Amino acid sequence: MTIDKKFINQFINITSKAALASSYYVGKKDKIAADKAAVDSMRNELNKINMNGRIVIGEGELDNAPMLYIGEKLGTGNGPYLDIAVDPLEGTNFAAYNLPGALSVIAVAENSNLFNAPETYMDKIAISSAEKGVVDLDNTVTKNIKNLAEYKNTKPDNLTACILDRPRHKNHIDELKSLNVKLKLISDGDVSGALLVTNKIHNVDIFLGIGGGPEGVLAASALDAYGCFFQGKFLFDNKDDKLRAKEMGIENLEKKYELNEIISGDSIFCATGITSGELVKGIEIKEDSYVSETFVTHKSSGVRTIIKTNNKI
Ligand code: VTB
Repeated sequence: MTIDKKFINQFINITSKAALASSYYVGKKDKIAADKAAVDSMRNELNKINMNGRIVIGEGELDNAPMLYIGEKLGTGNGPYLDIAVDPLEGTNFAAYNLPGALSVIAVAENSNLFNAPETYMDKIAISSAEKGVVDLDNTVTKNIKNLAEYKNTKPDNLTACILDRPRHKNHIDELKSLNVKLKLISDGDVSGALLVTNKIHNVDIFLGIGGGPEGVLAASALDAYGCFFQGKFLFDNKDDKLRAKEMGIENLEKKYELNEIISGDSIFCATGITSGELVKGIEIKEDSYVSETFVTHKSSGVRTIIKTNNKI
């Protein structure tokens, strides 16, 4: 089974409208308002699509998130059963402080093909080639870099590693520095950080480190369409997280997930720019229309591109 191509434009429309809604709050130093605008728009528009949609990654549980909560059913109820992961505003700081890289993101897979990810951290690793055994979460950073350099027939000095700039990454960063690897330290937005490995123009050879679990699943769906390598391991730090994981049916809390255990089958991924970043440009408002740029993948049809749209406001 595949997801019909006709849905591509419909989901581009979803993230474009959410990005537009959020763009009015760019630079207003109000993360919550910027997020809420994207969430409201996304929910409204998703309900117009002819599908039996179900949120598997959203804004949290029903108790704390009245909208786009995990398990929420969306769509007209007339159409295919789809699993939906959303991050209506990825990079809330970017939007609030008018910094590059805020995105509105959605990933859609066929029923039960998208991992129901808990809201914990995830240790992640991604490279552009799907070849197994080049890098692995179980290896040290040094081994991964040496293997990758050998695989790419180059030296570690010529490699660039993208990683969230966080104190928890001190050891990784020190190790990368000692290998003379070029660092690309990002302050937020590790969905787009991971996606930088998809295209040589971004000059990122490896993405690694600990970020959000839901963001990991979202990135995995686009990386899958690009034929990239990705592994993720959820990190359950406290009792509550562990309990929640068990409730979600995760038996082995130490498990390292391969890409196709996170997402399988067909998928559509859309990420529209709110503020301009490396991946896509942000929303540009004209007189009575707006221009948006969306990073799009559709696995079965091989669509892997950036779509620019100009729609009436
Ligand atoms: C990342 C990043 C997000 O959170 O997942 C990060 O993609 C991880 O959490 O944009 P910490 O900030 O706690 O390190 C964000 O930066 C914000 O949701």
